Amino acid sequence: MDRRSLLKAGSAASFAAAAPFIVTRKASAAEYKAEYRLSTVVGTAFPWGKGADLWIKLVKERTQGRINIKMYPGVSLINGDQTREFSAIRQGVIDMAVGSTINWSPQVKELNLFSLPFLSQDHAGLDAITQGEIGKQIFQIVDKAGVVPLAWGENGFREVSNSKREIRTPADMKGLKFRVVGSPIFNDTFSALGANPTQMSWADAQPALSTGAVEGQENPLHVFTAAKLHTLAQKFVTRWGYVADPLIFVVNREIWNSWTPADRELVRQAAIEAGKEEIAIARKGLSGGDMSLVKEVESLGVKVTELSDAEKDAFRQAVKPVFDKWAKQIGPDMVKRAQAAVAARKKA
Ligand code: X2X
Repeated sequence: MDRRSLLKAGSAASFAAAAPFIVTRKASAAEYKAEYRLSTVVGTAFPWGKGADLWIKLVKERTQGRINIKMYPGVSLINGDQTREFSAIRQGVIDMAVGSTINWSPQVKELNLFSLPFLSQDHAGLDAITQGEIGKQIFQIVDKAGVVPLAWGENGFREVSNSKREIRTPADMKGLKFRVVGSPIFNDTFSALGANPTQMSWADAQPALSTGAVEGQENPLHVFTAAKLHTLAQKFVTRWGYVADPLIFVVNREIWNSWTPADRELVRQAAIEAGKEEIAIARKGLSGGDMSLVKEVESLGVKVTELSDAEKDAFRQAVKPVFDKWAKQIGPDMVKRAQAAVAARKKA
């Protein structure tokens, strides 16, 4: 019975009985959108897109279809401009996202923490940051910046590749033209190493590698294989593990507030589960004695170079001024606590 026929019915008793029903409907299903738009940079061929897809499926199943989400890879809701993604979520152009901390750093400067070169070089160190007090603090900062954070995921350790030569020392980087991502810290890092960085989107990176406009890039090995970077002249990879970008599962605040508390909880739990699964996928073949992903990259005809601790240290020293400069902008206290968390984790 709709409101008009209720009023026509004219019976006070039947109206009173039906009124709570009307109120409940208004607070729940009536305000839900037919489809929620979820942004990612890469699709389901990549761990990142797989994680987003899993979140979408879990939410659909557990809300019995009340919350129906569609993925828009390639940051297509904002024409591929990944550094604008955070603002677009805040403004409601994007309803939900699984996004990289790098791409959101221009709006949330503390997220540059993860782009500090050689802050943490292993998964345990990264976990010590995201899964502890600093992770909570970062979520508060993201929340304050206007977007609701729900769970962590992972793009992965970003390894450097190029078409020209093996990279073992900072001197090997000299003059090489690299495509770098989002935040200006990457320009600083690559400049400090004597390379020639150009910032561009992921969409622009692939044609630029293909034509040789740039000679190298940095991305996790899962991105390397899924995007077939060996077909874009990338013949040398160095596993230097200088930076890993975590992903964050988020919802636009108005959308979040439009859902019932019970549905919010379902969406949050689904994000946490999808995030855990996504991290496992992102680390597959790169941990626990299973290095099959490295072998896969080698099987593509790519030379994969491993660095000794001393060799890594030469890179660390070369970029120390960049680390120190950015630590000030991020917040020296947070950076110190992150370093302490990494150190404590290693001793354990
Ligand atoms: O643009 C990239 O390199 C990518 C896909 O890794 C990110 O979005 C950070």
